Amino acid sequence: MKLKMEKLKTILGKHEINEFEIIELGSDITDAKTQIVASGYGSQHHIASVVFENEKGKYVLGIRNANAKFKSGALKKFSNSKKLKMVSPDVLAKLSQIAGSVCPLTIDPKEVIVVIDESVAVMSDIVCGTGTIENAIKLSRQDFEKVMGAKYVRVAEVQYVRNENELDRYLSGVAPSASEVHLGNYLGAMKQFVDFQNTPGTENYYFLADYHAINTVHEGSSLRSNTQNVMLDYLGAGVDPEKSVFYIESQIPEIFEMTEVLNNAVTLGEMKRMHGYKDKLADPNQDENSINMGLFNYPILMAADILLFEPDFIPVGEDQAQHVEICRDMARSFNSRYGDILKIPELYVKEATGRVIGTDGERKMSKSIGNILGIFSDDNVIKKQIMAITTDPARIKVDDPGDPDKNPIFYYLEIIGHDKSKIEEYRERYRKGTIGDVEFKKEFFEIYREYISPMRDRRAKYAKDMDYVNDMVKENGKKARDVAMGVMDRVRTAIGVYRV
Ligand code: AQP
Repeated sequence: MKLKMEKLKTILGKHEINEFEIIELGSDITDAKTQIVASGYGSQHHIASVVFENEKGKYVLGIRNANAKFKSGALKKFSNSKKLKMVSPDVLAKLSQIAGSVCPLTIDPKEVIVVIDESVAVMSDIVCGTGTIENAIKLSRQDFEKVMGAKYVRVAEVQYVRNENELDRYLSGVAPSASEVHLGNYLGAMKQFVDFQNTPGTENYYFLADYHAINTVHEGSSLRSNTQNVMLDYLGAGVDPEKSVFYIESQIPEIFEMTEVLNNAVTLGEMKRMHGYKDKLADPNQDENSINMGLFNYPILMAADILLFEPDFIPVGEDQAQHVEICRDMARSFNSRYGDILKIPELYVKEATGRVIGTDGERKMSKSIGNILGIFSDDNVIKKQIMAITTDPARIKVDDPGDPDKNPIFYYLEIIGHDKSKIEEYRERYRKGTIGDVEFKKEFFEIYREYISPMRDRRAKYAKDMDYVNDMVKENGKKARDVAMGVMDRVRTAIGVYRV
């Protein structure tokens, strides 16, 4: 082993390569996958080097990114071979190599035909085997090219590769387009974030979609304060930055690069079917000339937010289902052109609360309509919102019998999980006319206040420690960006971005 490492260092020295890292892999290495995990560098930084023998007895060294798969026809073509078979461990030993940790840097180029796939051309750093089981080596791609040459050909297909034992990944976002979230946002989306975050076997990515908000928030100071407020709302709701990767969309510049790539994976016709755009057009005060491109393109930015993180599930409210569907379509369309590159996520909408009705008792609870129930606003604001809840219009006098189905408070009591028998008691009294609407609203205010109080307390605690919150978001942003960079690298390779 020592000899092999000495040989490697001598070769690097000859090429005046001084900046490299010898990575200790520990003793649990059984295959390429465990090697990737042990190295601490993601698969986007690893190459796989495979030695084949052709029908003339010549050795062919194929090199590709760890996320790619050789296409045997192309490999034969570029190595001038009719047949190729992987060599045995004995042959590898003759070349001073071992299976699973081939070191392309120490193979004498006179002994083999070297074929390097284009997927290597976009890698920033390269981690490869050292010919020993104990170590890998990391060096820059430029230094790798000093030893191996920089001739790349297309002999592999980059692929989305997921290990079977990986955790289920959940991802979703909330736009800081207002200074606080409402009960619809919480029950439709955020509560699921917290539930999944606390479910073993999952990993969770939740973010503040600040670039989505600039569609309607046009003052820098408002976007900044909204972002900080909604950040605290998230934490108040129970998203824990030590359990979930909690970050801000704008921390990940790759999202905007990906948006441009995805612009080319969707047609104008498909975009025009999006309900956000159609709803705007239906407004008599709007026409195509007044619709902002940010609104029109919203689903493309959202698809980039999603696809760069390879989630399994997207927990959202029902109003976002169409956007997730188009994101899936874009991924399929991209994959049909370039191969199996992007993971296609699944939509997750909770049936009971996917569309929380507003205080008008009819339409979706929405800040733009103003039919909301706040969570983190002052008590007097929430009281006013509750007092404005529509009630049974047929009830004129306090003791008139009422129809519970015409009073959304019954519905709110159910979706916040209030005691069923107590709801039934209220129903009885409402039907009989023994509880007036104002009295009922006052009682509901107390019940609702109790329901939201743990969230408000938690938010207040975090608000006192903004340094901690900012540090966590900073750290989480880095973690999230690492994932996005890996996928973006794969996408760049697939679309053929030329690197000099
Ligand atoms: N009423 C709702 N019921 C269930 N889920 C809802 N969501 C929003 N309203 C409801 C879900 O909340 C998450 C965050 O949404 P967003 O950041 O896109 O906020 P939004 O949809 O813009 O919220 P509003 O109040 O509906 O805003 P406007 O009035 O501007 O359209 C998403 O998962 C969303 O589905």
